[in-house]
Amino acid sequence: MGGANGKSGFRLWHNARLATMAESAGLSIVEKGVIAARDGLIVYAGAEADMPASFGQGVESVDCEGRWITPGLIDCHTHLVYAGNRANEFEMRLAGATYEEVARAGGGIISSVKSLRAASEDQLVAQTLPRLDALIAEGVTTVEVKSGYGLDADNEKKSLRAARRLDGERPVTVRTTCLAAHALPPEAKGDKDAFIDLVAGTILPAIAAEDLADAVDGFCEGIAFSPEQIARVFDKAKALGLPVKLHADQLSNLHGAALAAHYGALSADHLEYTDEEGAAAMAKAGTVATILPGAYYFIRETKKPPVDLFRRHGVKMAVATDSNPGTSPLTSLLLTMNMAATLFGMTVDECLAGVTREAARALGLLDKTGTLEAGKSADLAIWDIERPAELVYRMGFNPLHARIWRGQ
Ligand code: DI6
Ligand code: FE
Repeated sequence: MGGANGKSGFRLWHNARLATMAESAGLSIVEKGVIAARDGLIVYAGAEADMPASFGQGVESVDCEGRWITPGLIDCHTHLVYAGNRANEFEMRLAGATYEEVARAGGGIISSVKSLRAASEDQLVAQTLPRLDALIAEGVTTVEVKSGYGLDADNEKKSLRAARRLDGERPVTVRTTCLAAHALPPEAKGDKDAFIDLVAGTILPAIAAEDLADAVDGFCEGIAFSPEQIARVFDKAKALGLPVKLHADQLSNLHGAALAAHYGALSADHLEYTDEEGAAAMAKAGTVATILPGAYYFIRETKKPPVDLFRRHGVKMAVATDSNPGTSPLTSLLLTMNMAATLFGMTVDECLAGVTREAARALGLLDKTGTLEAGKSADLAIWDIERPAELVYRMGFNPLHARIWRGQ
């Protein structure tokens, strides 16, 4: 960071239009705005005219020439660490097979498990970086990364270690989530309960002992684990002091949203089949609904998540890529916003909040990032646009001018 001026670590971005995302409705727009940061933290974000004079003196100042500044984008649900890809299954599905048929035929998640187990930690990092770079190129400053293709203690640890290494390789904040209860590995020989014993009794404690995960996730679905099995995983996570989140109601309604809410989950994700009871429970618990249009689009789901129910009940909505090799090989958060708007009728304001403020909330990071407010990390995306709607409207076009992570 530039310490050439009198005040070390002090930087200013002026002549900007801000979408601070600070309030719970709208974009909190400031015309003629300025952001001041010191040592990586925002000390002022607001109107140029109102800035305390002391912030502006002798400081390295960037003229934004009227460009828009939003909070750095946050992808709060990814399975970014994996090996190989599943283009072959994509071709099978194009020929008529469904995602569930591919999974039951031994493809699906299990084929990624085989590839990940065969890869070294270094290979995982190397294969993940291009995907991370694609996100970063569009202004992402925080990304969540799940395990779930290891499915035994050593391989879950390997993939979480690879995830933990990403923020040493790139200027980005990484939050890791242990998704050991993702699928049944071949060696479990069909015994889901015994595998859940392994997850709760061995895998989670091993991961907690090395502080490899910031949260615990599960896949509650007919092709994965039952609500009772997920509850055992969540009980262990709670005992270990780890927050939980859940892949819920993606392909059927097993009342995963309500289960997640019951455990005070940070978020419940997917939610295509969630009912009103689930939405009400989430509202009451403050569990964020993470909307994942990439998977909906890619597996040609037809049931849409009940966005209107979430609005009516006041459930906060995040939007994320779900980047993974099977159901959402998507590494564009901008395109994801376009899908959330076009496919689910989310508004521009909801989409932008979904990849900033609400995504931060879904990661338990709202006190640190996700809005442009004093005290938060100076994570900024500076855009060559005339109005914020352009970020949602375009498809396959990247108007990012500059990205600032922790003031740099
Ligand atoms: N739901 C999904 O969409 C991904 N995981 C999950 O629980 C799919 C992951 C994969 O197919 O590899
Ligand atoms: Fe997912």
